[in-house]
Formats: sequence, structure tokens, C-alpha cells
Amino acid sequence: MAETADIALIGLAVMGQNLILNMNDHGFVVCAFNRTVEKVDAFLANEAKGTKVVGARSMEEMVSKLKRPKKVMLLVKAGAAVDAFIQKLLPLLEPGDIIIDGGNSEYTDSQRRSKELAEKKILFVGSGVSGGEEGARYGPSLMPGGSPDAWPHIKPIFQAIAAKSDGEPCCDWVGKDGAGHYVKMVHNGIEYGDMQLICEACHIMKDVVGMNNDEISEVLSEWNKGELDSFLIEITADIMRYKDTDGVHLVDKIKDAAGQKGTGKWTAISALDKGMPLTLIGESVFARCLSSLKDERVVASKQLSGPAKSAFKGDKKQFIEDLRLALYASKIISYAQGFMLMREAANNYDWNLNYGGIALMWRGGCIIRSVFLGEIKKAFDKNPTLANLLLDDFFKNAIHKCQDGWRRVVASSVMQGIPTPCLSSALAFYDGYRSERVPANIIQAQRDYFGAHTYELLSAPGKFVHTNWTGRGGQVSSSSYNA
Ligand code: NBP
Repeated sequence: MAETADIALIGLAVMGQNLILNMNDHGFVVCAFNRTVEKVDAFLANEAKGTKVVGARSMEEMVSKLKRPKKVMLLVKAGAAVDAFIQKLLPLLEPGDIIIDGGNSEYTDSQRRSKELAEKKILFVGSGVSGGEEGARYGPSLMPGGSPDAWPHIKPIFQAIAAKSDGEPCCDWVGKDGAGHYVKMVHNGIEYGDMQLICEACHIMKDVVGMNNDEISEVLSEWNKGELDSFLIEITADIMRYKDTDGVHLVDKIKDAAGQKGTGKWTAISALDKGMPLTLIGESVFARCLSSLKDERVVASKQLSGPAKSAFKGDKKQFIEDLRLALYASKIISYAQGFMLMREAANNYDWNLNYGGIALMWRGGCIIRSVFLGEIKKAFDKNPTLANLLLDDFFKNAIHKCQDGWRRVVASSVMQGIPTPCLSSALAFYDGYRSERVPANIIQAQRDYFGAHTYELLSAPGKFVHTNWTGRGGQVSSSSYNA
């Protein structure tokens, strides 16, 4: 059989089909395959009709159509399906051939697969793919990591099909083993945070200021012309004004119980594992959990009271501007936390992450794409070893400019009984991060008091001592370590 295809793609659901058509548009010959083989025929007869896409009715046929080194990309359900396909591919591939997993896999799975496949001399790439259906078709954000030897072979395809930002592809090599999927995971965590922040802003406009959906939509559209210019603000403006066939706003008919597929939770778990205060993303995951306790909330709403409702009395225009500043400041905190987590992961796993490059990869194509990411790229381009985004002049000045309005919004929401887990936890993080002294000395004293866990004196760094606080305890202390 003629080896004519540049790459094979397994998985003909929404992502796979659209990526194939995108590759085809850029001149690559793709061989399509799917577990349910009938979908190959249907794809060739419909969406891929008239293209250079070829199909295969077995994995053997698929591999036989590939040029060397053979490149096979999987766009299937994450987890066992990926492992199953890898096992089936192994007897068909030779050393130097490449397997790419483009699904939303856990980075720990990609670390394991990288290692296992390296032992068999197969080059493995775990690539984050973001942008949904439209991104896959016309330019996704791609975050490939794994075996660096694979990159020169897949780079022309990946960078051709990726979204472009100022002419540069939103795709570059992220790092070894699970780095690509890790960065994609953090991207999704940030996406959870951005979405929750926008929801909180809408809630405040509705229940503190008393605005209707069309007015909220107008404010969001206005915000989308400035610092907050982003895909998520843009689509939320559309959502808020969208009317169902009966003329009623569709958003008000949707059950207020948010779903989740795990990537936000994985980000929060990784942050806890690494001891990083990823408070905003953590709160955004918990906010979804709380939302899905709908039945309990309905019962509680009839029994637990809050402050009496009062009509908004302040300067509406000023308050909306405060809200914009609160959203912007909280977003800065969320991204600062996300980059703190990636820096810690890079230290843990010996990844050499290019933070400016990551900001560029997220600048276009993906769900969190925004003008703001251009500023993050500039900050890391200026100082690649920047310890924290908040210490960059641009972001420092932005937060300083925002903080009065931010505090007013959080205070008003608290007084009105409107939950703002992300806006307020971001402010708490900011106030904690900028504090030279926090009350953790009291925690250390408490731990030593009840469990002889010892504490470190400011005057003797590195020396851990125990005090017999009550006079009843002994002199023996617990050992000092951090879990
Ligand atoms: P799905 O996540 O719905 O997966 C569908 C594909 O997985 C089909 O090809 C299906 O084959 C195959 N599959 C399943 Br389901 N179980 C399988 C199994 N046990 N063994 C072998 N194949 C199996 O498709 P998608 O939404 O296109 O997403 C593909 C990947 O990309 C996922 O990992 C997803 O998380 C990720 N992703 C999705 C988006 C998005 O916006 N949808 C964005 C970014 C990343 P069949 O046809 O035979 O059932």
C-alpha cells in the first residue's frame, strides 16, 4: 500500500473530525480511523467529501498508509481508551514512530505513557488541545509535551493548524513527559476561575444593582472593548441577551447546577499536593459543587435568612466601574496563582517551562483567549525569571488602580448577602500575599501547645524548638516536617 499520509487520526467525534479537516486545509494528508469503523465511511462520504483525507477500516490498514516516521494522533475519550489504542498500536509501529494523545488526559497518565513508550523506543506526545469545535476546525491552541525528539516531526503540522496571535502560532513545545497536559490542565483551571468570576459579576449586577439581562449584556459588551476583552466575556454578553422562541431569556430557564469534567478539580488537587495557594480556582470548583446541591439549597433557602433586600442606592455608573475593576484585579490574581502553580510543578518535575510562550499559546484559539494574555507574555518576555506576575510593574500598577473599587464591591456584596467566592478569595489572597506578617505564628504556637510540633523563632532561623506551654507536658517534641 502506498505510504501517502502525513499523519493518522483516531477518533472521529467533534474534535477529531475538525482537526482532520483543519490539517487537510493546510495541505496535510490525513488518514482517519475510528473504533466504530462505520463512522470512517460516514465521515469520508460527508464532512470529508472532496478533500484529500483517506480512511482506514483497520489499524493495520491505517498504519500501512503512513509515511515514516509514522505519526498517529488520538482524539478519543481520556483514560482507558487511550491505553487500549496504544496497546493495539505498539505491534504495528517501529522505533522512532510517534503516538500523540490530544485528548484531555491527566498529566500523570502522560508521564506514565511517556516513560513506558520510551522503553519501547516509541516517541510519545501528550498534547493539550483547546478551543472546542470551532478551534479544532479553524485554529486551536495546542500545548504539546513529551518526547522532545518527536517535536521536529510534528512541529510543521501543529504550528500550521494552530491559531495565530500577531502572526505567531499559539503552539510551541511545552516540555518533557506530562508538561503539555499539565499546562492544559492549568489552562482549564483558569477557565473555571474566569467563568465563575463572570458569573459573580452578573449576579452582583442583577441582585445588588437590580439590572435586567439586557442591561447586563450591554455592560459585558462594553467591558469587552477594554482590558477585559476576552472570548468568555464576549460569549457571556451573547448568552445574557439570547431569547428563546417564546421571547424569554433562555439563560433564566437553565437549571443553576454546574457540571464539571474534572480538569478544574485536578488543578486544585495538584495545587494542594504542591502546597500552592491556588485559592481562586479552588473556590471556582467548590462553587460548582455548591451549585449542584440544588435540592439542599432549595430547602435551606426557606430556612436560613440573610440580610433584608434593599434597593441599590449608590452611584450605579461608579459601582459598575468598581465591578469591572474588581473583575480585572481578581483575574490578575487567578493568573498569578496559575503561573505560581506551573512554576512549582516545573521545579518538581524538572520541566523548563517558557512562561511567556505559554501565555502566547493561550493568547489565541483557546477558551481563555484574551487581550490580557498579551500583557502576561510581555511581562515574562521582559523578565523570564519573574517570581510572581503581581511583581511585574504593569500588573502591580493595575492592581493598585483596581483595589479601592474591588474592596467596595466585595464589601457591598457581603452586606447584601450575595456570594462572591472568587472575587473575595482573590482579595483575601492579595491581602495575604502583600503582608509581611500573617498570624501563622499563632498556628505554630497552637500546634506546639497541643502536639509538641515545635516552632521556629524569628531570632533563630532554621532552629525548631518546643515550649512546655502548660507546665504539665514533657520536653519531648514531635519531628518537624511539612506534608
Ligand atoms: P469524545 O470525548 O466524546 O470521544 C469520542 C471518541 O472516543 C470516539 O471516537 C469514540 O469511539 C471514542 N471512544 C470512546 Br467514547 N470510548 C472508547 C473506548 N473505550 N475505546 C476506544 N474508543 C473509544 O470526543 P471529543 O469531544 O471529540 O473529545 C476527544 C478528546 O478531546 C477527549 O479526550 C476530550 O476530553 C478532548 N477535548 C474535547 C474538547 C471538546 O470541546 N469537545 C476540547 C478539548 C479537548 P466510537 O465512535 O467508537 O464511540
